[in-house]
Amino acid sequence: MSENRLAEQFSAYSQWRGALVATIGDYRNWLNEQELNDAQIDLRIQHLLDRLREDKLNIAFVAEFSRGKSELINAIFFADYGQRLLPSGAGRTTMCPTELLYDSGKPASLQLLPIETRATDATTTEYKRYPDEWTMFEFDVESSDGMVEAFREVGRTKRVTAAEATRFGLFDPQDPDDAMNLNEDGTVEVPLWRYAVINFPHPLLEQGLVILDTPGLNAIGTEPELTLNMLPNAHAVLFILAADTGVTRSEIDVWRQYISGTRWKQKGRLAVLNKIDGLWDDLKEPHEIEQEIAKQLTSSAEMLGLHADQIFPVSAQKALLAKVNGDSELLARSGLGALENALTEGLIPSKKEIVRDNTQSEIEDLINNSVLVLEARLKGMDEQVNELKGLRGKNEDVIEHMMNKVKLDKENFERGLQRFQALRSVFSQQANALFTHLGMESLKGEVTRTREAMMESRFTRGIQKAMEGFFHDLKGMLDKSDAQIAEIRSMMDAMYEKFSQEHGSRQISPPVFSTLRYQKELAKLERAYKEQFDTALNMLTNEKMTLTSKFFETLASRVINVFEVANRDVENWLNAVIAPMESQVREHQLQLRRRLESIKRIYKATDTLEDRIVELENVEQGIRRQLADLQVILQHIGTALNVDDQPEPDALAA
Ligand SMILES: Nc1nc2c(ncn2[C@@H]2O[C@H](COP(=O)(O)OP(=O)(O)OP(=O)(O)O)[C@@H](O)[C@H]2O)c(=O)[nH]1
Ligand SMILES: [Mg+2]
Repeated sequence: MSENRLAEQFSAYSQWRGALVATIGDYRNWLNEQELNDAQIDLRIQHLLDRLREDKLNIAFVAEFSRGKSELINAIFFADYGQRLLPSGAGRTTMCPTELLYDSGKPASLQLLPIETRATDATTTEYKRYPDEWTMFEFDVESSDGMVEAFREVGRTKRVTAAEATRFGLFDPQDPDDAMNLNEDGTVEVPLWRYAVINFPHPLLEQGLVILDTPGLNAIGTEPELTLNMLPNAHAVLFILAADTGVTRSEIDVWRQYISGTRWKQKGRLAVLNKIDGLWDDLKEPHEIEQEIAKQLTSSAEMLGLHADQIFPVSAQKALLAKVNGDSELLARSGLGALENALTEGLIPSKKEIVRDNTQSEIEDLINNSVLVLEARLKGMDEQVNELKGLRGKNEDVIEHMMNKVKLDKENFERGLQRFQALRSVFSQQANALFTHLGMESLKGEVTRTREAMMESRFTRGIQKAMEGFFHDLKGMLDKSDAQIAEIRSMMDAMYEKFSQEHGSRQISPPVFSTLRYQKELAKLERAYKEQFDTALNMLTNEKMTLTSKFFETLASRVINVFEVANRDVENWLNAVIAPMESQVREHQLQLRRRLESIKRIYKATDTLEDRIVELENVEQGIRRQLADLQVILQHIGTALNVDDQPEPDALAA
């Protein structure tokens, strides 16, 4: 129905996530009803649900100024407003990186970070933690005109002295290009804002889409946050060229350095040739126009190192116009459909796959643990019933003897508990050691040392050495953590084996964990650093020390982020390792107590033997039902996870 396949697929994806959240919620309710939930399990379920709900999909638009980024965003996402939502015009329009998203905890608003914040080393991500540093304008989402008016703010500039502009890292007196921007009165025009976040409840944004509009290529070089964080982590990056300008030197550089480079193999990196309507010459035959476009595609592709069919020819302007006027012929001619399809294909299936894999392993682990607990309980019940059946027709002495035996078992087990306590304390020590290797303290020390070494040495080589040392040490921290993890795992393995031998319970194998994914994350950062730093050696000769230090701060904050995630994951893993052992011990203790209780009651003749056996058999039935319920829940979750993509829209239309 909708002309926009991306919007359609994205809603299908959101529905899929929603259904998954609902099924996991059912599991949680069931656990509560059956009194099988505990704080640990609930926390893990909560994490899982939070992750699914907060799941974001980031799409970034990058190009030299005036290539039509903002227009393309309007055409793909915001045509429903019946007008140009984001300002788009000749010359430089978008002056600061602009993020469009929806956070329901905030009013529909424009949040703007003043350009003055560039005088500090703090990154925009860090500033996001301090709302009072931002200027906020609320707007009325019912009024498209009001929104258009508010969004103009992202294009505002002001004049500052050359000295100030230098302080912001936006002007270099030695650079002849920059010198041309100097006004007669000695001022320089700079953006009013460093960063903008537009928060409003658009259907796609509500579902977790985050759109990043960037100003011309200049900003890419001056805001390392973009190149080190936002672009590499975006799920899709659209790089836009324009048919009327051809491919320029700086476009080739940016494409190679920041978008393709070693990351080209990444899905969702698309090149677009915009403004093809400029070639729609009424005096030419359609095939001549086709040829003209094909020629442009081939030459642009060559310069970017792509095949011609990897670049999507579009007219953003005509597409927007066509959507606003409901002109399907013009829309088809604009080429937007093919781009939207490619974007959808490169984006949603792979995103879904990742979310599916992560959710699946976590939920299966949780359900397996529930099964294990119930199976152990069932086995205990079974033993108890058999024990009681064995007492049929026996006299009081035998029963007393039996009771003493169970008492002894219980005492033995309680003595065994001391061993468990000892293990628990060794486990805590090992966990502490692990956190020391992976710790934020040692990381912060490492960052400080590197920062000092970099600032001291104002030479490229010295800086490179400091950075190499930095990454080397980080790797060392992760290697040591891996060794510690292996040690914990083998200790727990042995412990689980012993426990299952002694108490006949099913053996659990603690989950595997390694720091590989953080190593990879760091390697990616190191590669990005190398690509960008080594190619931009002129940074230092230009005395752009501010940029170098900004660059480092961004890198450091990314590294800190990787370690924060690692710490959190390790904590979850440690819980997953020890929790089954704790629940087994608890369960075993409970069973011994129940057995003793049963026999005591029969001995004291408060219960008859047969009544008690029936009672226990009922309990057994209940556990079997719970196990059957779990199978059904597992099946539901499996279905929710594997619901295939929506049927092809073509098939629907037919
Ligand atoms: N003919 C034609 N003009 C277009 C097309 N797309 C955009 N434009 C025009 O090109 C100019 C620049 O478009 P913007 O959307 O502002 O470009 P931008 O890349 O966002 O530019 P900055 O914000 O300055 O970085 C505007 O005047 C648009 O109307 C197109 O497909 N065809
Ligand atoms: Mg723009």
